[in-house]
Amino acid sequence: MFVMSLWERSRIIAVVAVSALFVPAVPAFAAEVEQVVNGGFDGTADPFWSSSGPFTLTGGRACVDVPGGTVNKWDVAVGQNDIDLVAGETYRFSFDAGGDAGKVVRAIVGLGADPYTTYFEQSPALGEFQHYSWTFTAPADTAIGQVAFQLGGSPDPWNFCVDNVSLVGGVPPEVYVPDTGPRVRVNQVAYLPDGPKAATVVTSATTPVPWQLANAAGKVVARGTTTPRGVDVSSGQNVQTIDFSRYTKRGTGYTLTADGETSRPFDIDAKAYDKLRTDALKFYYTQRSGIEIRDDLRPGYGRPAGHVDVAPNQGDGAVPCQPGVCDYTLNVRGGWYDAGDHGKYVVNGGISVWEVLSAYETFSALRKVDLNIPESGNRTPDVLDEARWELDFLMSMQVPAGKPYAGMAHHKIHDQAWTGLPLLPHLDPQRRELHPVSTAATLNLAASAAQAARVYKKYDRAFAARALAAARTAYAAAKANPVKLAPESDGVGGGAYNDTKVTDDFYWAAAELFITTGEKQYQADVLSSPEHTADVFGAGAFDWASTAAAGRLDLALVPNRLPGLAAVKASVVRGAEKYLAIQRQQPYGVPYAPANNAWDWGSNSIILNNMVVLAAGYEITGRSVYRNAVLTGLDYMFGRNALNQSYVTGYGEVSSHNQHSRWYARQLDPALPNPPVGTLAGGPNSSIQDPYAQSKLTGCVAQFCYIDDIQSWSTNELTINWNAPLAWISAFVAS
Ligand code: 9MR
Repeated sequence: MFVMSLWERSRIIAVVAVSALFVPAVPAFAAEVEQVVNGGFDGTADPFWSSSGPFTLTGGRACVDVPGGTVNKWDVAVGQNDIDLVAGETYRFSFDAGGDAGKVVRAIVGLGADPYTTYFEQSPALGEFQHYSWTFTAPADTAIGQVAFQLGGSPDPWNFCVDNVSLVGGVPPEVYVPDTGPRVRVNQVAYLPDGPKAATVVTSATTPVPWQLANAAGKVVARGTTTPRGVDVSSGQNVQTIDFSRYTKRGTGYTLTADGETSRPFDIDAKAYDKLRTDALKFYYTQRSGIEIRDDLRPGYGRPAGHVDVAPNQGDGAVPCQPGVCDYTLNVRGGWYDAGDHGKYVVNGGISVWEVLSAYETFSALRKVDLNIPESGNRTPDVLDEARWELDFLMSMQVPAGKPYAGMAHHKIHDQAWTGLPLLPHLDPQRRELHPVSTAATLNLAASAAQAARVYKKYDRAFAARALAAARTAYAAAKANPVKLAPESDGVGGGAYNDTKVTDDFYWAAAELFITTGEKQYQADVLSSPEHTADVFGAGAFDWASTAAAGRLDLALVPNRLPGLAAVKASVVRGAEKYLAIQRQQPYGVPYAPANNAWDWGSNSIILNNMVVLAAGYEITGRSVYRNAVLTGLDYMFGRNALNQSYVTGYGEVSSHNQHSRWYARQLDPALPNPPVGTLAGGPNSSIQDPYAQSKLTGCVAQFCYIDDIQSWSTNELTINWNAPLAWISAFVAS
């Protein structure tokens, strides 16, 4: 796998010539000012503190004996407090350090008091004494900042030495220029032999240039000329496209050359996406809460069960509500962790389960896919066993009979405050809380449980019946409480997943209940919903907040007897036409062009969901133009893009591998793994809400608003609802 530290990357970036992408304004800088007192440990260690016993000053260095047997990095630390930081100012943080080979120091600059927010951190593996230096921009003002070296988490004792600790303010910010490699951009995984084959060349040329396709032996096997496309809005680059669709011979190690640049290598292979279909779904097992992840099933990913009432976890076995919200506790163990955090959210769980099960309902080949999970080998398809892990959790979030809002679903359950990184689930010490019920969560539960009732019937009648009962109860409770809206303000310790529009959720739930039961009451609600005749295929077709298209797609794809089905199918085909037209406008072949070029959070999943609509167009009409559009969309995901990288871990020469996660946190702790192969990164997000992305990407143009760094939670997280369309689309392509 492609793994490179930030340190290595910044060195490479320095020597690679790349076209200018965005030009930051150059502010005037204050004089450089040292913030650390006595960083050279001259005769004394004061005012540094140590929770690791006294400092020994030897050879001008300060050393401590670090005890073994601690769990968290912060269990043992040395540092200095009362450091001034100014928001927006750039600092150079440097020191010399060494220690027992392979031991990791977590060097941080952050708040020296509760809530101990970390503003900057690096975790180099130590050895020989050497110099370390980075710059970062402070996101906040404080007079109680801290520079610290966290040393805990080692089973055995070791020795740490440090010298020349320095934090200099007023330094110029480093201009970040991504390493985008060769200017010829291809799908770094594979093109299908009988599929479209297009690439994009970033160039200053405005007239056609020749291109050549070479095989692995370097022999030119096809040639042609490019098509100028002008300046691409989504990247700000002048580009031309290459179409080599006519070449259909299977093989590995092909390259394309144009304008003096040679692309990264790629394959032409009919079976290239079979493994992705499996990997995209295997992602869910390692996201499971409430169960040990077995290392024999996922080598390198084994970990104890998270949130099962074993200290330091407070556990999900009897979770109370937030104060004043309810007077009971619920056993909400299990489910999937939402993303890189430890929260579990019903709206997002619902859409994720639905999309996984939708893939299962659409592609019969998924029945046989082996996910290598504890349940593998039982009589139920693995995909259903995996989705059931989440469904059981979703149903457990329903308010019990006899309590206020009985039948509604609690919106979410998570920690009282955000946990830090890295933190394995079983080590989370915080109090867990149920948040108020919401109409949206209740309807997402109704929809996914109604769908489950028909899908699981063949394998487990009792479970199917229980799911249907839960769905009916939820739907009725939502109708009785149609405006219990999850507020944007409820975002402390977990995501808000706020949603003020629920007509779409009502429509989707009614559609699923109707498809499963055929009952008139649900049919009437589908037909009278304003969503039924609306154009539901906007810039993004559907996501956790906009679910009308999920209902529309199932009405079009899953057999049912709704009056006017022809019009429903025609509306989906019109949606496919819309995304096809958008894609044709895009020199990178992306079926996504949001208003004002403002790419949304999780854009990769939005693009993949638009591709689901294109694929549905193919399922309905059999027209290859829609199938080809899906394949062209895949090219974007796997490297035919402005950053020249694949967004799926382990797929393509250069792929995202530092996604924001508390347990796949290898970038912060070399003892932890990167995300599993087949994990989708959120992708470019024009709003770059996190400070790390802001420090590197301010002023970015759409496709450039992404950075493969664990700190960038707004561009580079992984989630259960983003891997679901990846699974859906790879199942489509594989079949
Ligand atoms: O995916 C969500 C995105 O659509 C929202 O804009 C964003 C802000 O509310 O939240 C995203 O969801 C995050 C959730 O709140 C917490 N877990 C991680 C999710 C992905 O970043």
